[in-house]
Amino acid sequence: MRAAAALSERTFLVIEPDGVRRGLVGEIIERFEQKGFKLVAMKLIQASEDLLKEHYIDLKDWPFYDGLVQYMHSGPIVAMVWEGLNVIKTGRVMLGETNPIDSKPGAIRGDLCIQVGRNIIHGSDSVD
Ligand code: DAT
Ligand code: MG
Repeated sequence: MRAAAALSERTFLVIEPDGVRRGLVGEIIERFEQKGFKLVAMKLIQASEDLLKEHYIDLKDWPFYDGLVQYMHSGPIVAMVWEGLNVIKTGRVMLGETNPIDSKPGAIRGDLCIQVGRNIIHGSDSVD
């Protein structure tokens, strides 16, 4: 039961405006494809401020909340659903730490960015 659930586990990933602007969409998708995960949905969208405020509601008391919403609203983003065994946890490892300064080379944030407020990709951290 648990194994079956994990096999079909899905995660929500978003390539942020900086990742799109910097031309890193292909690089990021390639890493997940090469790892063995399956892309099951993908859409290039311009997210509304209301949608972003709701998406980041857990962070509303942090001083960077308004800036985060503005940044995510500043250009198109690539919203994706990826599927596979333990994709939530493994995906977070592939992303690296929230702050690129703590991300080791090899991770997406470790290899491709330097600033926490421009960390190019967002990923779910749980089934919820
Ligand atoms: P993660 O993106 O690793 O899940 P999070 O959910 O805690 O991390 O934060 C969401 C985003 O908020 C993160 O990708 C960038 C921004 N953020 C987090 N901490 C920040 C900080 N100290 N300064 C500026 N932006 C921050
Ligand atoms: Mg998060």
